[in-house]
Amino acid sequence: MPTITAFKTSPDKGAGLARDMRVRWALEETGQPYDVRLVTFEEMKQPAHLKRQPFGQIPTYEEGDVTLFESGAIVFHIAEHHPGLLPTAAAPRARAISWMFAALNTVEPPIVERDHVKHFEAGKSWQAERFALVDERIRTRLDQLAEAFGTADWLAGTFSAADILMVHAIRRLEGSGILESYPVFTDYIARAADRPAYRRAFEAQHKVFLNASSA
Ligand code: GTB
Repeated sequence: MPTITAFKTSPDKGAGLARDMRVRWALEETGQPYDVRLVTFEEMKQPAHLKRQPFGQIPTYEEGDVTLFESGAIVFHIAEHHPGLLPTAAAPRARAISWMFAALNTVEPPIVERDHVKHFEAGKSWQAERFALVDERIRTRLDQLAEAFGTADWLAGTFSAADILMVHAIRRLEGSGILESYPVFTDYIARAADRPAYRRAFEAQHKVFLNASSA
């Protein structure tokens, strides 16, 4: 059974925004039981965790002699080893993998940048200008994504690992006012959040927050 790592105390207060959520969701979609090692911010910077994750972050994935880091690599590993997360035919599979990379490399970076502006540039004289620039970049990406998405339910035709990564990436915009102006994406997230596997993953990470706050 794999063991993954997650925040002992997640800054998102159990909202499912930390990246262990992607890994939990992929494991739930493929029916894989898993253990969770909860780590504090301090533990994440200690040698034992740095051996698993050189940058001192979560999530990680350990199973037998396999130790993985980077949520995209972990989700891809799960999708490669268990049916249900990638098409089996070569061409649609390769296309779905392109969408996985697009979520991580093209759509997610300005969204993460926005969080940095919000948290690390708070109070700076340039914050409002930076928000405007980054928000514009995000809207450009969302416009392009909406165009490519069209009226489809899922990125690669049927539900795939690409949707896990894309939905999770754009969920980080919730409450920003940006996402809310794209019904195509709020509907996409609602469709994803309605999946039993998503709900199980969400509840599992939320329980960590509930347990920590009642301790
Ligand atoms: N590229 C890596 C991956 O995809 O695995 C990035 C991993 C990463 O950013 N991990 C974060 C982390 O460990 C947690 S998920 N941070 C601690 C550190 O760097 O010291 C990112 C995250 C954190 C918090 C929220 N939130 O509060 O809403 C959302 C997302």
